[in-house]
Order: sequence, then structure tokens, then C-alpha cells
Amino acid sequence: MQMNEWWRKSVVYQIYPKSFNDTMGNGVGDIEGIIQKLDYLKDLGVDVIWLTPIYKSPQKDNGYDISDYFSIHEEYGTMEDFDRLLEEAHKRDLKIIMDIVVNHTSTEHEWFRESASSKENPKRNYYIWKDPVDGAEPTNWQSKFGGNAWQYEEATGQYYLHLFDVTQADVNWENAEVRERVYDMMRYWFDKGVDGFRLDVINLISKDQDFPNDDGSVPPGDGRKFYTDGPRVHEFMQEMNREVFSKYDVLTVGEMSSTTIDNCIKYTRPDRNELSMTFNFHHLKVDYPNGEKWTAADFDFLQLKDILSTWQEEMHKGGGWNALFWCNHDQPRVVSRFGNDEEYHRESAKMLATTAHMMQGTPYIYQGEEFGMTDPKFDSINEYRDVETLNIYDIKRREGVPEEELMASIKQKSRDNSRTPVQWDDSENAGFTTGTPWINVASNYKQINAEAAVADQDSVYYHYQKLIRLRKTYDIITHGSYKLLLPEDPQLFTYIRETGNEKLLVVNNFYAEEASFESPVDLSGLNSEILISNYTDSPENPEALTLRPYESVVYHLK
Ligand code: TEU
Repeated sequence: MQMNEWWRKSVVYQIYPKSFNDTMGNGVGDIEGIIQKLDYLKDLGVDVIWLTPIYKSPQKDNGYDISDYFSIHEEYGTMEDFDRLLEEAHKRDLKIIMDIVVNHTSTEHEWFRESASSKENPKRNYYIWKDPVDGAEPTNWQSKFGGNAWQYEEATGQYYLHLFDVTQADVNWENAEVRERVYDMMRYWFDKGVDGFRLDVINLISKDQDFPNDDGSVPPGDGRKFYTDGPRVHEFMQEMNREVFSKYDVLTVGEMSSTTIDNCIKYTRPDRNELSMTFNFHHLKVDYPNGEKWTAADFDFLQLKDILSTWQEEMHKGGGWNALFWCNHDQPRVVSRFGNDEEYHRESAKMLATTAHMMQGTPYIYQGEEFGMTDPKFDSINEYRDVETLNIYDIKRREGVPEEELMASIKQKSRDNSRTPVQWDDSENAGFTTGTPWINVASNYKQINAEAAVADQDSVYYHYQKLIRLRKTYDIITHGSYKLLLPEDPQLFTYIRETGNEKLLVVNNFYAEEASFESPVDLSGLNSEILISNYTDSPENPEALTLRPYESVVYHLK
């Protein structure tokens, strides 16, 4: 494995611009607001900033519905603002990666407007159009945002495919001309100096060209098996790398919906020349009973540590590379989901940070995670903005799901849980805007905000800062092997990293109850040093421990 790429030791900070920092007073975050926080990010110690889409967009899916890849959405600012952000970030030795959405475009993109205008239009085959079958949708595939994945257009009497919202039309990757247009656009941003891409649902771009119905014999029966990690996906990744990525020193991270370990090893093994690393989401479905997202449920702890550990062990063995993350703009806040956002807020947020950051891969910190932002727990559907949440609400209410049951699942699972404005300080609107925020600020902003965290040496913020520094200091975090210990323990998530005669023992109590730990590996004769703990007085010798609520300790042993 080539281990010298810079991104293997980097930590990435994800910014959702709409909710980050508003300097125009229109209630929406903007590029100038990001520039004003670059020193805050530099002090945290991150190396790379990932911007979710800032291109021109109708904002039906907050920018993941792009109508022009070569201009900046006006609410965020201008291209000159972006150029200034890039310059100011690079001055601080901060890299910027952009979010690129090429599985679909907005139906307001000029390509789609031309494609939809007539069957003879030269751009007709830029998208996926099919005739009705028996007077109905061509297949029974389901949109990820609810409902059938095909939309009928009267003008030409055909359906177009949309795996997401009806305003997000899937692009036809079988068309070589389309691929060339996409590569031209990628080169444009790399030639400006952008340091990489996060590629949105990139493993969905190759569809089974027979477009078969899903008979449901292989769950979940929504058609995803006919386009997930599809027939030509690796061919397309290798072409994209050959035509574009290979010509720049960039980080490329693929968002892989419903993927497999084998495919992620193929996407990221250096000799295959595809991507640097991948996000997978299996560990973030352990509170989906029977795979159903929209049912409120506790998470399955044993499944959580089994999935994370299997991915660690198999990707290490296979030469792949993981993006490590607990949350992003699509997921609930991790301290509310897997920790304790009340009595043990600080201890559990630090424990979760340590659990992820001591693993092998490139860690991603989602805006506000670094000081323990929580879910907002909105009670009324009127406070939600997310197209997926609102679509699901309408569909489930029409199906007769009781309002109280439905709102319980939305409160726990909605993507808006991570999209409330960053809580900068205890002033009005948490210092996010002088206007009316596009979505309400969480009510706990006076207690949980960046300013208070930076002023408190024992805050979650400084725990993240220290974890980031440890990654720069100890090669074992980057290169060491991974092995889960005590897999059946109902409270402890404990693993060991090894390289040569050096070990990292990571012991995490995931619950408020005390837990006993007896080391299952022989540690005798090894010198032990605590690298980080979320308590000030954890025992120096790890051989036998009584762990306090959410206690998390990393021992360096040689
Ligand atoms: O997300 C795709 C994705 O897999 C999740 O949105 C998931 O499908 C959804 O939450 C259903 O549970 C990417 C972006 O991160 C997301 O914000 C976009 O909405 C989506 O693609 C479409 O571009």
C-alpha cells in the first residue's frame, strides 16, 4: 500500500454552508462567513475543509440539486468570494474539497431542459428516459425520498428516472459525451486550485441497462440492487481517475450508498487507481429496525461495534481506506444518537470522538460536532425543512401512520437534526445570523456553543484538538492493525491497534453504568502511558479497570 499520500494523516472538517455562518443577514450561511471562521478551524487543527454544494441551485435539496456547475449559488456569494476563500484557506495551509453531484442534476439544469424538450433533442440521452410499461412507470424502483423513482413527462410521453427527489433527474452515464462534460467540469474546479472532491452517491451512476422490476426476493426490494455498485461503476471510476484525478494531487472520497466491503476495497486500493477513500453507512443503520429508517428505535450496540470492527479489519487486510465519521448533514447528531446529550453530555461526546479518531482511516468532523452540538428535538413538522423529511411525512400520513408515532421517528431520524445553525455563542440566534435563520436554532445554544467551549480547557473542543494532534504524532494510528476485544461485552467498545511491539489499547464505556474491564491480551512487561482520557484520573495500568460513566481511555503500550 502506498502510504505517503497526505490525506492518510489528514482530518477533514465538513461545512454545510447554509447553516454555518451568515454575514449578509439573510438567515442563510455564506462564503464570507466561512472565511471569518478559518482561524477557528486552524486552531482546532483540521487540515481539510469539505464544502457541501455551493453551486447555483433551486435549493430543493439544499444544493444537491445543481442547475449550474460553473457558478456559485447567489445566497452564498460570488465566484470572487469563493476564490478569496480558497486563497485565505491556502494561506493557512488549509485545503478545500468540494462536493460534486454527478449522479443527477436539478431539472432546472439547461441539460435537462433541452433533454426534456423533445425526443430528438441532441441532449435527450443525457438523462434516463423510458416508455410507460402497461400504462405505468417503467419499473417498480423506489426513490430514496419516498414514492416511485420515475416521473412522467406529458410533452414527450416518457418517464425520467430520479433516485432522489423528482427535481433531481439521474444522468445517463452510459453516454460518453456526458462523461466528457463531467470531466471538463471537474478539471475546471481542480484548475482553480480545489484540493479534492467528495463525490455524492457516486456508486449509483451505473444502472443495469435492462431496467428490470425488483421482485423483492432479495430485500429491500426497492430496486437498489440494479444500480448500487452497478455493472460499469469501477470502469467509470477508473476512467474518471485516468482522465482527471491522476493529473492532480487531490483527495477524492466517494459517498457509497448501501455498498459492500469488497467494493470499497476495490474503490480505494491504490493499485486500482479509482478513489482515495470511501464513506459507507452500515454503522449508521443500527437504529433502523428491519432496515426501516422511519421507526423510532434504540441502537443495537453489539451490531455497531461489530460493523465498525469488521470494516476496520477487512479494509486494513484488503488495502482499502475508510473515511471515519459519526455524522454529517444527513445524519442525526452523534451525541444525541449514540451518546448522552443530557447528564453525561461532555463525557459521552468525548468518548465517541475517541472511539472514531483512534481507528484507521481519515476522520471527518461535522460542523458543531467538535463542541458537542445536539439534535434540536423539534416537536412540530412545521419546524422541519428537509425535502426527505417532508416527503416522508406526507407519504406516511397518507398511509395513516399516527402523527405522534411519525413525529417520534422524525424527531430521532430527520436530516434536519444536523442542519440547525452552528451555535457560535450565547447571543441571539447563537451568533449565526442577525436575520431570521432559515431553520430554527436549537434551544440549548446558550449552554452549548463554540465560544463557551473555546473558553473551557475541559471542553469537548479541546478533546477533539488533542485527538487531531495525536494523529500527527503517533504513526500507529495511521498504519497499525485493528482488532476488536471483548466483542460480546454489552457496554464496552474496546479495541487494540498494533504495529511491531507497539500497541494502542482503546477502552470505551458506551453507557452511564460502571463497567469492569479485564484485559484479554497479555500486557505484562509493557510500559503504559495514557495518551488521552475523558476523565482526569484514569488509572495508569490498564490490566484491570472499573470504568465510570462513558469513561474512555487510550493507552500507549511499548
Ligand atoms: O445522500 C444520499 C444518501 O444516501 C442519503 O441522503 C440517504 O439516501 C437519505 O438520507 C435517505 O435515508 C447524498 C447527500 O448527502 C444528500 O444530502 C442528498 O440529499 C442526496 O445524496 C441526493 O443528492
